[in-house]
Amino acid sequence: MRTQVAIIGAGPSGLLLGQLLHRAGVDAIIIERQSADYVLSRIRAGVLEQVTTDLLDEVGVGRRMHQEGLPHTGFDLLFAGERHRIDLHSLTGGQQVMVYGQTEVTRDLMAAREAAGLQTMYQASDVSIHDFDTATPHVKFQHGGQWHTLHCDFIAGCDGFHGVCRASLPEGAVTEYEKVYPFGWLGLLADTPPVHHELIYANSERGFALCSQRSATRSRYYLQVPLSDKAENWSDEAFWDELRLRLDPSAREALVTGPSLEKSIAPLRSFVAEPMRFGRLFLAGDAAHIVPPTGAKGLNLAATDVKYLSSALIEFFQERSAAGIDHYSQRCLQRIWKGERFSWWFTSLMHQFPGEGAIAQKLQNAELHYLVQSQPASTVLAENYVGLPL
Ligand code: RFL
Ligand code: PHB
Repeated sequence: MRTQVAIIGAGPSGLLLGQLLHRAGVDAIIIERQSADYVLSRIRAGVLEQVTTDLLDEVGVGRRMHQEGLPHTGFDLLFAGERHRIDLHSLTGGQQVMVYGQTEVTRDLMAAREAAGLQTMYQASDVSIHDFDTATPHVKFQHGGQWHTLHCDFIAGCDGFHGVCRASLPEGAVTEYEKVYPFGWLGLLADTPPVHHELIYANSERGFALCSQRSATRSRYYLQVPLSDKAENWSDEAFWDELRLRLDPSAREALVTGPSLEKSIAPLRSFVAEPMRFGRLFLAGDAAHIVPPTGAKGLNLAATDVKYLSSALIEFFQERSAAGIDHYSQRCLQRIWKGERFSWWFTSLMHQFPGEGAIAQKLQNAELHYLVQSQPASTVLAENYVGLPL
């Protein structure tokens, strides 16, 4: 088998890259470890920046997102028992975000790929990458009970944090920067109307809570929990009771509860691997960097990585210029570190950190008051939340 770009991983990074390349006539095959249904069963991101929605439009998969997605022009910050609205629209000169689940983005990208007759090898096992420090890389894997070798010009490592691509780099090839937070997020999805028409980010003495949504009838909630907690030990009742305690009286009143469709705990991490290119291997999305989900940046950073990567590869194939691929890593990292900084800052501001004592809450409240009272401070929050320009 031969292709121009072997893409490892059919998450949002791999699928979007495949679409961007296809539209420029560059051939790619995607190799994915899981089944398509499994990929679609992972409940993850919910908030898309304008640059991400523009990219989905650019590759022709934005129709359902515009029909069913929920444009949000603000969100609420809840602290010291009161809610304060951050008006994204007025603070950023008319920008907004789109609430549309990662599952749906993935579904739309998968459908477009299938409609274009493009090849994705799902349920590939024992994937390994070779000779990416030469001009003739290849990928080996098992599929349908047979071994395959895929020869290619480039390999795109879009295989997430636990993937094979970053792990295949020789020792010392990348520097890894990492911070693991001492808590996780317990998420719950339910077919209940959202508690509020916009998102609520809550700083409570009992821990952070987030009220998000997928549609007018489907809610997504998160609670900060100790890392030692297990999702199966949280009954739905216990979840709703704890959420109520972290909300303000009017939200508590409005909260509609119901049986959970999904409940899981995600750890929180800040992570960057530098550089993101090694010879003819490029890392993109969660394979290269992780942010804690508080700032809703993970999927958005993944989307901009693959935009830069597709431009670089298209330039290589169409103009025989290596300028784009040479600058890929540096170009991405400038943007990534800003996303890392924002996500770390917003996480630090909104969560309870074990062992920090009562002064930490006082300092957080002072900063939150300042944030909502000062227009320049609110503007800094708003412009990072809607996403910095490409
Ligand atoms: P993914 O989605 O992990 O996809 C990687 C794919 O690679 C496959 N794979 C392999 N395939 C072949 N061979 C191997 N050896 C392989 N190893 C792995 C995997 O099966 C998988 O299909 O990475 P990608 O594409 O880079 O996308 C990144 C995003 O998924 C991630 O950044 C976001 O979900 C983060 N995130 C959020 N991002 C946002 O922008 N806005 C949000 O509101 C938001 N909320 C969240 C989030 C992540 C969360 N969790 C669970 C970590 C909320 C949560 C709770
Ligand atoms: C979500 O809806 O899953 C979501 C929304 C906002 C975040 C993180 C996750 O900051």
